[in-house]
Amino acid sequence: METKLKTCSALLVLLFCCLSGVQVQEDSNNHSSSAPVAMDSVGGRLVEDQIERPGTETEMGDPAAGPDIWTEFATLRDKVTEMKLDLRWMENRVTAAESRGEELQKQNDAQNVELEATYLKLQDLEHRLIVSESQVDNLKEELATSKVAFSASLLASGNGNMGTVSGDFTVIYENVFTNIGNHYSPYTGYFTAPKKGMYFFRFTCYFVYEPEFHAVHISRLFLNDNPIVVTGDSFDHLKDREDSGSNGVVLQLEVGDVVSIKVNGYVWDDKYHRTTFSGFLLFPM
Ligand SMILES: [Ca+2]
Repeated sequence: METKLKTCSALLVLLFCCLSGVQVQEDSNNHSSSAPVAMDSVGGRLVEDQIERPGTETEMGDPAAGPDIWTEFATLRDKVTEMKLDLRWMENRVTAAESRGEELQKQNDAQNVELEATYLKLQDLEHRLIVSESQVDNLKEELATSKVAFSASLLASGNGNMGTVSGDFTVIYENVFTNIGNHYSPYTGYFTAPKKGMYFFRFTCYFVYEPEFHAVHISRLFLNDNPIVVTGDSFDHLKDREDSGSNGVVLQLEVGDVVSIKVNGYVWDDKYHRTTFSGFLLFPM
């Protein structure tokens, strides 16, 4: 389109030049026609007869006399008309293109607004995703540290009584069945709470009478230094030589609380694992 406009401009310039040329030629002819008058006034008819008048055969297209100015003028006029039509056609196209451009600009603006909104939503989703990933990591860590369970029996091998007659004896359960998290120590007999939460504990003691031992045996579950629940046995006669006692409790523990079993007397164990201590975390708090 820009090329066409340039072409039209060039043609218009050419037309102007041609018209200027025509004007100059007409002025020259007019000057020539006026010359005989002057010459007539000063020089007589001989000069006048040698000058041709406008509208004579020479001006109307005598090939021997030069180009037909009126024919050229008509041709140029037709070209001007044609160029006007082309110009109007181009103007219409430019107007249509401008209208289409405005419409496209509106669509582009609307898409930019939509794109900006989408970008903001994406940023929000990205932020929420980062938060969710952090929460998932925390939950994984929480779940990993929430796996707390242990179970152990008194003797790893052999059989026999363990205890003392001089007071509470902390029972050390040597044979470990399970110890998830390693929060029960088979060297001290203590379970140490790794986190705050609700815990369940159960202990079973097997009592076997022997003449040199006490006739009364008491086992208690301690939370730190405090007895919580108890079980025990006594011997009234020789026919009652063996008994088993157990107890259980749910406790809310803080981090670092210690749970253990203490016996005043003796407890028995053998390959059947009759004396046990177990516990696990119900849920953290
Ligand atoms: Ca008994």
